[in-house]
Order: sequence, then structure tokens, then C-alpha cells
Amino acid sequence: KKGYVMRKCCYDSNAKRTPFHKRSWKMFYCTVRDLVLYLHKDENGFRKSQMSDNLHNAIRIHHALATKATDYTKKQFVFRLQTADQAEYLFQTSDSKELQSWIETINFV
Ligand code: I3P
Repeated sequence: KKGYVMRKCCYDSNAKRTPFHKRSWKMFYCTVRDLVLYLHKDENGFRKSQMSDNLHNAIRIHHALATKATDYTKKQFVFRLQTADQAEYLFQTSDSKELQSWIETINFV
């Protein structure tokens, strides 16, 4: 699965609260491949970037959990992603169908 989404970091690995200046919403072109969610600036990011860039902009989704963020009321169509290493992110999608599709993709890979 691929597409543009907005991302907000809440907790870095080991449940460490993300620093204030890194908690803003930012748009990414996301690609799920081989149990990893890659985040790039646009569609060309994957092709153009070095493998090291890909690793840097990646969230491992093996043993991760995506759930509707019903408690986050500032935006619509948002899901929470909790990773195995205890990082936590919010992702805003475009509509309820996309929301469901991202959640299923992440949970069922
Ligand atoms: C953040 C930005 C985010 C906000 C976050 C701020 O500031 O305003 O939109 O999250 O709040 O820290 P900055 O742009 O200076 O990085 P919300 O949209 O969820 O309010 P937070 O500190 O409560 O995470």
C-alpha cells in the first residue's frame, strides 16, 4: 500500500516522549513493503534515495499495532501506530475508507 498521509510523532522508541519541536504534523508519501513503513517526501523518494535514507525514514511494523485514534479529536480519520520498540505515531488519512485500509494493511502484514 502507498499514499500520502500526515504524520505526527508522539513517542520515540522506548516510550520516550517526542521533543516538543518534533511533534508537529508533516506530510509524507508512505509505502508499506516487507514489514516496514517507509516515509518519503513524495512518490520519487524511494527511487531517488539511498538505502541509508530508506532505513532512516522507516518504521518497522512487525509486531506493531494500528488502531483508530478515537481519543484524538483535533483531526478526522486518524489512526495511532504503536511499534514493537514502544514508539507511537498518529497518522491522518483522507477518508474513512483510507483509514480502514491503512489499519488493515499495517495489522495484517
Ligand atoms: C506542535 C504543533 C502540533 C501540535 C503539537 C505542537 O508545535 O502545533 O500541531 O499537535 O502539540 O507541539 P510545533 O509546530 O511548534 O512543532 P496537535 O496538532 O496534536 O495539537 P503537542 O505538543 O500537544 O503534541
